[in-house]
Amino acid sequence: MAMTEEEKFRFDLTGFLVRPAVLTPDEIAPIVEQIDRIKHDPESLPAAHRAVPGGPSSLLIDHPQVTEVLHELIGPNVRLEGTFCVWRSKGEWAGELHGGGPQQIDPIFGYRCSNGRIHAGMVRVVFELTDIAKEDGATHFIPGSHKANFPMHPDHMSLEPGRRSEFLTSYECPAGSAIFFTENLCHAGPHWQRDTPRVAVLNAYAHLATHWHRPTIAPEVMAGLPREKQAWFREPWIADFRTAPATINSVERFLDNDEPTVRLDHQP
Ligand SMILES: O=C(O)CCC(=O)C(=O)O
Ligand SMILES: [Fe+2]
Repeated sequence: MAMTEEEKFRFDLTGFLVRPAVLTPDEIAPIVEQIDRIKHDPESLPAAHRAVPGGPSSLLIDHPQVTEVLHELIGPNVRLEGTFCVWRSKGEWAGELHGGGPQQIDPIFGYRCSNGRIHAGMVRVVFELTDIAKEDGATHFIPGSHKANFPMHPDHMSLEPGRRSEFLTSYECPAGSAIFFTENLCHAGPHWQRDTPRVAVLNAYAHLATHWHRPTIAPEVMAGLPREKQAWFREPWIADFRTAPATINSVERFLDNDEPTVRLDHQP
């Protein structure tokens, strides 16, 4: 079940897409429990589970209903290059509106569509692990701003009630939904409004050839992942021309040898 024509139309038009309830309650509960402990009692977890994407949250690395969308938005060769989780209490926030307009984060990570195919450089997937109502304060977007021809206008950049752009919007969805957006869409994580926390995992996916975020996953977390999931963190290259034909950095090749993932031993 790849992206429908309606989903493609919607993502291209607005820059984001909600796939409701891709996770079952049985899948959600252990991840919420893990994030609760990561944030409040990390010592109670084995070292390999003390951060995403380890432990129960590893389910989110390669969820089929997410992977199939990424293959249509980015291409067949995709890496997971950054991930974090939130346990956001009332009043906490991620920050102001950012992104949008012709100045994409960098052209190689930009948003484009040609010959009926989307080529998005970097796509964020938010896994909402609680039910979300529109007024809760989940991720907000200025639809269409990922392909705006003029810089974001200051009149449309406020999150303050009463001063918000008429275009600023968010979503409502059941727990376990996946929200996809191109990083070039103007977006923000505004002040959380609900008494109960927002629990979410935010993954950034990009083309196999590129790398935006410096890898920060702890080696013991990576070591705890099965090889098929480690493949999402393989080194960012396409072809090795020392062989004829060239060696391709495919998942199959990664699984067939014991090559490490991206370097994780560097200092900040
Ligand atoms: O916390 C949020 O809702 C948005 C975070 C954000 O800006 C991002 O993931 O790029
Ligand atoms: Fe952001």
